[in-house]
Amino acid sequence: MTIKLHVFPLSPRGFKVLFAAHQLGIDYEFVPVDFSKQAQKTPGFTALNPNQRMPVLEDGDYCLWESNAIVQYLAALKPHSGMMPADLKARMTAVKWQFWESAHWDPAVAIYMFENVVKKLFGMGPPDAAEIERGAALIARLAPVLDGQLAKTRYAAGDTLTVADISLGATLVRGDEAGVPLGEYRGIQRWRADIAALPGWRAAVALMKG
Ligand SMILES: N[C@@H](CCC(=O)N[C@@H](CS)C(=O)NCC(=O)O)C(=O)O
Repeated sequence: MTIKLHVFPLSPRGFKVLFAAHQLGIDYEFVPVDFSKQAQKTPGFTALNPNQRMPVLEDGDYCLWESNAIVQYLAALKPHSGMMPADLKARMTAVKWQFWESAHWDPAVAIYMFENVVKKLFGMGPPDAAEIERGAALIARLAPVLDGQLAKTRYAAGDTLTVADISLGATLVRGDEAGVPLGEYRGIQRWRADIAALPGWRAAVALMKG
């Protein structure tokens, strides 16, 4: 049975699972979640995810929400990809960065996404300067942590590509448009260019653009 991915493709969290599926070479059925029609609030979608948020994965009668769990699930289907390393310490290092992404990095980037992209997309008024200031303070604290790691290793969890890079990289798919202030972080810039050259990234970007 083909895996279904329920995604609003313009969202970095939706893009994340598409990027994972393409990079891993997993066949899937793309099920668009149309936010403009509030598709995430329908009873059918709520039955899949009571949070009324995408992305959601369905694999037969198994249903999974939370984008990083979905990325791990997809990577586990392709153990030879090494994206979820077999070695415990290497695997937990990748998982650590995914938790960090979920708890700290994503909420900081999301401020810029909401203020500079989502508001424009849905006609919600101008960006809130206080929110941008809050985002800048968070990025100033967080970016040196990721940048410091990327000064030492090619990818976030070491010298091979892992689920950590999928999760962290996806947050920045609209980073320039959102105005996330990362210009001074050379490690992040170098890594971001590497990630954006991956075939899975390119395929998912093509889908995002429709
Ligand atoms: N932690 C969740 C966050 C998912 C999430 O917040 N999705 C947003 C879009 S980026 C959503 O579906 N929002 C719909 C709504 O708020 O109505 C994940 O990573 O999957």
